[in-house]
Amino acid sequence: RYAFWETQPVTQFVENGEAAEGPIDAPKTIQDVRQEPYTLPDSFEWCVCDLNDDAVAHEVYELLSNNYVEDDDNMFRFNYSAGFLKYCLLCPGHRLEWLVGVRVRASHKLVGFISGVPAHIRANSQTVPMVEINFLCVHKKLRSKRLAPVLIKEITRRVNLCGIWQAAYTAGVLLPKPVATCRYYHRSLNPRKLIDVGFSRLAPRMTMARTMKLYKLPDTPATPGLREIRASDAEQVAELLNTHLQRYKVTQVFTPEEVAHWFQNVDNVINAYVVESPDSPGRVTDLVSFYTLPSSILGHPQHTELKAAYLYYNVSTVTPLKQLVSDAMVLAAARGYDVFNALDLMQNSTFLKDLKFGQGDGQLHYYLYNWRMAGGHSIAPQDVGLVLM
Ligand code: MYA
Ligand code: JJ1
Repeated sequence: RYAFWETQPVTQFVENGEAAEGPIDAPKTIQDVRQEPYTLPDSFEWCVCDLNDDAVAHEVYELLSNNYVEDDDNMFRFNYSAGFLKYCLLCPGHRLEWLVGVRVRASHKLVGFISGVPAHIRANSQTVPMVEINFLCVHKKLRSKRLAPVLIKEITRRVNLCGIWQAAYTAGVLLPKPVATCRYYHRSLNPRKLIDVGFSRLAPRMTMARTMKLYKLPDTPATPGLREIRASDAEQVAELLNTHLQRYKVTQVFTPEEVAHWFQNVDNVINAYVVESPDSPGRVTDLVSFYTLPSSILGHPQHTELKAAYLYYNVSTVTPLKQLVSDAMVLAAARGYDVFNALDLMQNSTFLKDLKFGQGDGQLHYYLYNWRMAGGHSIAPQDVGLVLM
């Protein structure tokens, strides 16, 4: 059924329930790794996508904006901005050879892409250097020609050449075998537009006026001491975040340098806020963050883009989590976002209902490459402490 994935070191749907947790493949060394790139069909060639070059960043942007992930009914398509792609893929420890492109030999047109960035991922008691794989994309006109397995094998080879043997990735499609399956939830900020474009519907016995009132938010956040994160918070926030993340079974472990990158304020890319204790100035007690991922609205006469915020990592030690997330929604609404999205992972299920999120029709499966959880078993969404952008 999975001609490619059955050949790969991933947990299969049928597993020996006694298997120990750890690598699936026999250990290898860099000397064992194939030196030559995998062979593409003759009319294509490999390229490195150096996103420092704005022209290249724009080519990747164009490929994804026309060919990346859509919802089940093909009404919306993720529209990551070029700035977002640069922020995500030029992160601490990035390697340009892990930003793999496929071009048409004759025209140089970019028609395929896959990316990897390094991350320390902890699964239960073991912390492993991995890559996070994202933005796998093949141009619509070249689908079902088995190009995706070649892209996956090639990035695996390039990552293995650096002595990394494991990866984490997410996908909307079911593959062998999810380590967890999460649901998307959505909180309307601009219900009129969401209904206009078919993202949501007027609930039975509700008018537009009542719906707008239901979702109306205050103009300003409720939490005293809430402020934008600063680079100088990185050490404290790394400690706060890593300590919090200890409660999950699969999570990322952040260095202060990584915190300074993944938690900052860049308009229309990433927003992160901390609560600085009003009692002891300088002491950070809480964190809330979200990233910006608009979707193109396909074939609508008036609206072309849905502006969505996606909840990223939060830590609550003093301010209640519900209040932190509510404040993030207030800030997003004030900045003109149409919808605030979250997954049901970490502690998110504790506030989704109260904050008027509704379940979406999309799922997000989490996967590990060359890493088996004990017995090949999956974990519950609330045990997932990992968010990929
Ligand atoms: S998830 C986002 C993926 N992108 C999209 O959904 C964008 C729109 N779709 C496309 O661009 C294409 O449909 C793609 C497939 C490129 C997805 N992950 O070439 P094919 C398997 C993994 O004929 P196409 C993200 O970015 C499929 O089951 N495998 O198909 C994370 C079949 O295998 P099998 C997938 O439709 C990516 C084979 O590909 C996915 O033309 C993580 C068919 O190939 C998918 N999302 O192209 C990648 N979709 O025969 C794995 C289909 O077995 C990383 N397939 O059923 C693994 C770790 C690597 C690094 C390891 C380092 C140590
Ligand atoms: O956005 C998604 N669904 C929306 C739109 C559905 C349009 C018809 N298919 C949705 N809307 C309902 C919201 C409503 C608001 C008021 C309260 C009740 C609910 O459900 C879905 C997620 O739900 N998104 C997708 O399907 C996009 C793909 C998701 C897989 C992502 C793969 C990640 C790629 C690798 O990193």
